[in-house]
Amino acid sequence: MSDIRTLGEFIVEKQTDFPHASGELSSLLGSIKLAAKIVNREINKAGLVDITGSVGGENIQGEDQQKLDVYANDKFKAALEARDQVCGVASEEEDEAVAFNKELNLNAKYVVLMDPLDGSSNIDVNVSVGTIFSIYRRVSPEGTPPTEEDFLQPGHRQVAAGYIIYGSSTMLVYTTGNGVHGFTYDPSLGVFCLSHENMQIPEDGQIYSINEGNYIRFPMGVKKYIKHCQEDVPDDNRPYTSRYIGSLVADFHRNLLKGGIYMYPSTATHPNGKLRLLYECNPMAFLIEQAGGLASDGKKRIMDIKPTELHQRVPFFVGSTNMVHNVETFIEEFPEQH
Ligand code: P6P
Repeated sequence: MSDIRTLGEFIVEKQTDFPHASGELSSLLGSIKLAAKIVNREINKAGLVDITGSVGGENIQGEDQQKLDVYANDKFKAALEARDQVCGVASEEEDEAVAFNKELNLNAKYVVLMDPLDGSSNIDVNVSVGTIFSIYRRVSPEGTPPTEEDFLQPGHRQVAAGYIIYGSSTMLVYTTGNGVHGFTYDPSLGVFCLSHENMQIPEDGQIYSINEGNYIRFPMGVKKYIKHCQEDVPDDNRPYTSRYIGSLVADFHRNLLKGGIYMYPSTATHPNGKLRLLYECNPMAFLIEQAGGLASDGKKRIMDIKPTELHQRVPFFVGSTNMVHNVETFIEEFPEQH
């Protein structure tokens, strides 16, 4: 037992690495940990109780809101509101940002942006799904409700980011700007145990993740990169393999461990890409840069983009440094749109 380092212990141990460590961010991460355990419990029995399927609503994506989407959103919101570190949240499941107006929240320092259950359409077919979160210090004065400006900060101002992957095992992976650390949930103990300290993505990789069903309307540079992966081989032992789960957190997590690139470029149905800048791309970009990789929109660093809208979409290329640089080179060399 002595060599088990729990998430709670690790956060406290590392909080001295965090400038102006006040313990509040540690407590905030603790509330995310609690909500993750609650959501994990429901996901693991989704097939047994009537909690899958649609609630009949639609989220900002125009996607049917799955019951677990709504459940996860409610649980993370409640956990964040219950303590005094967060003054408001923005969520894929909420059209507008939600201001917490209890007295204890008005003086809080942080805002949280989240995709409470990304890839939820995969739940009914038992494929891994995930929660993605992004944390900023507010820029509006404490003691007042949060403003839109608090949520529309560029990604390089994040103070923490992470995801929970509800897969063959449940893991929480996070960064506060001092490396990326992964914790595996032990349900028999009810704790997240440190399993992957200081995660680093290989500089190069052989896995490319993209929905090739959208190929016809990919930008020419992306088409050329895919052809490079398929054809520019010295001999018949193809160096690349295509792996696409259709769940960002699952594809990202595999590529983080093994090396690879995930791409969601502009397509016919999504001219600005499908993924959301604030609560999908920015947190994943923070994590990948902390793990030694890159995240761009095909031309510029994701975390340098100044957001203009809460749910804005961007083209997204994230993963091993050499692979992201390579696809950016093809995009620059072949700027045609299709
Ligand atoms: P497509 C899930 O809806 C999601 O946001 C990501 O998790 C996933 O990578 C992507 O969309 C899948 O989109 O168009 O390939 O089904």
